[in-house]
Amino acid sequence: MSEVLTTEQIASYQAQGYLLLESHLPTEVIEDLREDIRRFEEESRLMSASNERLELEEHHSAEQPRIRRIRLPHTISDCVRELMYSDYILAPARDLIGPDLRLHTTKLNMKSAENGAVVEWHQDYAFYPHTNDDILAIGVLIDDMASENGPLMVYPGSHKGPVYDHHADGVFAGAFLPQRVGLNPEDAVELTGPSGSLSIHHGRLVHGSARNTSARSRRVLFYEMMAADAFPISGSLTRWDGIEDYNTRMLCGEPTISPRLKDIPIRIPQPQADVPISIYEIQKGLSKSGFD
Ligand SMILES: O=C(O)CCC(=O)C(=O)O
Repeated sequence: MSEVLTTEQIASYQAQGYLLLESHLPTEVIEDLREDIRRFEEESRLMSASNERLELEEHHSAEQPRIRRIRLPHTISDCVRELMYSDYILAPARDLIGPDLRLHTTKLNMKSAENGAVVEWHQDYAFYPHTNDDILAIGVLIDDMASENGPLMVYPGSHKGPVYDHHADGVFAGAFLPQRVGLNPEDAVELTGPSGSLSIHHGRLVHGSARNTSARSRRVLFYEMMAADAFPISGSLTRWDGIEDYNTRMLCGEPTISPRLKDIPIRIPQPQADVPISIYEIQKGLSKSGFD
């Protein structure tokens, strides 16, 4: 029995690799998130370089703060943390990948108006291969997401295809050009919707997003999680500080020390470029943008 998703939604996720749950969250939750973001923007006015909490855009200034990403927001924002453990987030995830869930990471990607950075095409699984692919990312749309402000874009069904080569010049670049691997740009779909909606995408789904050229921001809070029996393959970019620490990342259900194996064409994201661990920096290794 599912908790919140219909049989059709579950079948659609399995076939296409993504779902959009329109207006899933109450307005108060979104308002609390926006309030916390304002707090981080104030904090960033005193910063001239990124730190472990806030990653800055190139044109950031004290007068016009521009944050590219809030890192691990569940560790520094009560409302992000409370939402993470709520059924708003966990019930749809349980319907898709089972009752025992472990957090991989959280991030709040902020595409500021007329500036917000591209996220090149990639598969999350290329960054963090695991023993099975019951892995997904839930995106909380904090602003209305429309064509003009850099929505998340996906290639439907691509989670059933290969794990593509995300290397450039022998170094992991965390991205690839869809045209080079035979994906037709016309097949890409924009996940647009009003604030308070959730996007859900499978860990192997090819996705990315264009620059925000509009006059308004596009902020999405991502919760990335996996079935508790998906264990990172050595060389994965998953943080691993031992089993005790790993078990602190349980979101619900029971942990296990018995990984479930699935026959997936795994590639290891190594060697890594000598850049800070940030998707934006890693993807600079790609010689051409997939969004030009
Ligand atoms: O913010 C986006 O549009 C995409 C985010 C993403 O895919 C990532 O950060 O891995």
